[in-house]
Amino acid sequence: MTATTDGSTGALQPRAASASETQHETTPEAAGTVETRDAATRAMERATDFLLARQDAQGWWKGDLETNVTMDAEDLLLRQFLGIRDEPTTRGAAVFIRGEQREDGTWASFYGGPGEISTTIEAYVALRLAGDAPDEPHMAKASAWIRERGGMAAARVFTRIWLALFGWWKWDDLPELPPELIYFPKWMPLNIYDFGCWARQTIVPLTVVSAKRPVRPAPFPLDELHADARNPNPVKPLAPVASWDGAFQRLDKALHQYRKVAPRALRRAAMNTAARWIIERQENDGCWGGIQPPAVYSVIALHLLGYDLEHPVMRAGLASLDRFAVWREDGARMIEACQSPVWDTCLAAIALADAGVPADHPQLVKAADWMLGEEIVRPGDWSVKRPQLPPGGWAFEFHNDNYPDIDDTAEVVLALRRVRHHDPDRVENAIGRGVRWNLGMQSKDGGWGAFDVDNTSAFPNRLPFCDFGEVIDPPSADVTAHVVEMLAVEGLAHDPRTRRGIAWLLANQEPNGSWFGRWGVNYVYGTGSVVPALTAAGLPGSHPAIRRAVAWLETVQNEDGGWGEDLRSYDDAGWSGRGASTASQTGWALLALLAAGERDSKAVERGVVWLAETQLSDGSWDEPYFTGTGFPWDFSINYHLYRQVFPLTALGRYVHGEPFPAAEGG
Ligand code: R19
Repeated sequence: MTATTDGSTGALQPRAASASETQHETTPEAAGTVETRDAATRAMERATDFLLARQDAQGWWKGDLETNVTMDAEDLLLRQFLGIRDEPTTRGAAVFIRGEQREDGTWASFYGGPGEISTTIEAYVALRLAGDAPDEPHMAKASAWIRERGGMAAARVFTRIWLALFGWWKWDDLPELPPELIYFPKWMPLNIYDFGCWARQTIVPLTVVSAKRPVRPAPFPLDELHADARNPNPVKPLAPVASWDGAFQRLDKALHQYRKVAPRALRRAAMNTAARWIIERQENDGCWGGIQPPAVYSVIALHLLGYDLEHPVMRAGLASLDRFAVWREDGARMIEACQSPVWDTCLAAIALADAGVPADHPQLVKAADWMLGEEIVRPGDWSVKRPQLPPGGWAFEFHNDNYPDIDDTAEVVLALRRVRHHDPDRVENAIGRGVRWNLGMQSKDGGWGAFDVDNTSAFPNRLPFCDFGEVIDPPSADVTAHVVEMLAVEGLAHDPRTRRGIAWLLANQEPNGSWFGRWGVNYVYGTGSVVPALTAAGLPGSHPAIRRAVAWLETVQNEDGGWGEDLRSYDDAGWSGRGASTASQTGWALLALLAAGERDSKAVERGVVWLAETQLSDGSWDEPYFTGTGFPWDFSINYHLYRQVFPLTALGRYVHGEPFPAAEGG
């Protein structure tokens, strides 16, 4: 995909230097600099125009949030379960799912990734719902591959739950998730607030589903997905009693026994409490937490508790599910796992401001107005750990008042600070509340997680139920860096809480000089987040930690001048910093190098040239590779605006020499 220049971009056509360019100081070593700055300036201007043209009339930006076909398959299975699956929806989903199948018959969880068994099973079942026959070549290829890998028995728990809903898998062969969990007090291990908020919102409705064990008539048999149809669930040996895994496997066996004797009244009361918990958390638009999976399971759970489809909660919930669908021109219907307007808008505003769009430009003011209106002014689940902390954060999505996150809040503050607004007091007050909220959400080790304080319990990950993705939300380098950068820009570089954040970052540098990327792929994202934060907070570019980061970035720069990092880096350290060059990852590497004072280096020049040469004629970049992370390795995201905002921010800082506004570190 690394689209090399065709004549059409014209980005690097040599031309005579203009008078203004000759004013740049150039040293003999940096001989290419004038031409490079010229190319960078033109690329920056075109990228600016592209982004400005894509703002919504209400002031926000939102790129598609592309993930994988389990979203689409589960959406169809939900509709089948509720008896509301219709022809146009099914057809659109099937067009999308068929288009994502690869040569070997499999589906992956990210572009270019290996075939993934749970994804392939769910996609296959969805296509069967859409009417594709098991003996059609594309289907036969998929089912043969699934059987070779162990069949449905080898799928994750979520996939087997979907199969159990139609009797294709036995409920008894799934881990127990008792609804009585909702009664665990806050001090008890495995209480729902020990789980990351996304897992909590999913697990509460699933306790109801798991207690009810519903089975709808299967529309067709699915024996072709068993490795051995006579023995669908081959016995696996238990781990040793004295190991954590062994202990939790035996706990699960005990829970299967408990299910048979659980007091009926207690179960019923627990399920009603769960229903209340769910309904209290439904957002104004009918969704839950702005993300698709909790909405799907909440609708099923409430339905099982007797809410019919006409109940206002259910109508709103079902209507919200439709809003996760993106219809494409080819008739394909793609489901977004969630939507990213706040995140995209603050990143776009930062990019535009750093590229030199004036602080009082009407489009920046409009973006600020929209962000100001998105501030969350009421308590949420985060208040359980911080009951005294006043609200004041931002969430990632359009509708998610219960789960503002620390990452969005930091970036929104950084964006608002760049805008000259006609009501400066309003902006100042909103920034003040955001800063105070983020400071109040610092974890006790000095770092910041994404949604909660001290969400670090080791127990949730041990549950046999939790075999997919992250289920806790501990501090990460990328989020901590964004907060530190924001605090530094707000003049708090010397505040003891900022200093503890800096100490956390320095203590969590990898031996090779990089930082781990929790919410972006991967070490290039972590490093691209941390270095600008450390220098904003006053660390000199000569600091040994920063020198080691620069050295690492230089060693992983690609031959073509760009940077890229394959998702396999989450699975195999050998892939750290390695992969085909992409626009967003090149942007991140450049942000780190520029912050470290490397503007005149060969590495920066080659990176900038790569961006200029691969820019398309409309000012955008192509980026099939997934550079966003939902859960390391298990769930990856292609944020369609990442390819635009990060290169633009990097080009702007390269051309203008400084992030705006300059942080008062030191
Ligand atoms: C930085 C800003 N971030 C801090 C916010 C990023 C939001 C990412 C999108 C989240 O979308 C989700 C969330 C959860 C799931 C799940 C899921 C997996 C395991 C369990 Br248990 C429960 C749910 C599946 O898909 C998801 C998508 C960028």
